[in-house]
Amino acid sequence: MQRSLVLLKPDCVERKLMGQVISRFESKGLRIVAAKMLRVTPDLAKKHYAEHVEKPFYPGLEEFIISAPILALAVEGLEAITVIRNLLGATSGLKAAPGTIRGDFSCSRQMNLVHASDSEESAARELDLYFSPNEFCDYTPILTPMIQAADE
Ligand code: FUP
Repeated sequence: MQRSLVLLKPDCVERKLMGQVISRFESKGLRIVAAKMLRVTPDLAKKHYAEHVEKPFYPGLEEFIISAPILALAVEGLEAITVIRNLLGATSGLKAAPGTIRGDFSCSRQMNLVHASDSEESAARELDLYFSPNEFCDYTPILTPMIQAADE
């Protein structure tokens, strides 16, 4: 079982696509175990995008990510990190395949609607940036036996 940090970015909030995006995760069989709406500060943006801070596109990326509220989610499921990245599609909405979230709703590299952790190490670091341990709600959905086999 894995947990991933998912951010519904300012474009997703402003375009009122949060419900549709969350539906994709829920329909897939993933479960939300933490949720928080917040405004990213420049300081948090620099921590979140630490690997990109020195890149030429970073100032525009920071301006975008602080421009409106976001919804931070912790999403759990079997192989959740890869499963979620596949649901999102390629980073740029211009290249993401139809049927993926970005492929269906985004036509931009920057305004790509959703962030999701790309590895277990990133997930641990990013979840810690947005949530404290007592904000996770552990539960086993009643329908779990209809979503995955006991030995999966
Ligand atoms: P991803 O892992 O899919 O979120 O993508 P990256 O870590 O490569 O990029 C982080 C964010 O920077 C993405 F949301 C898109 C944005 N970005 C730009 O705005 N311009 C670029 O040239 C590259 C990435």
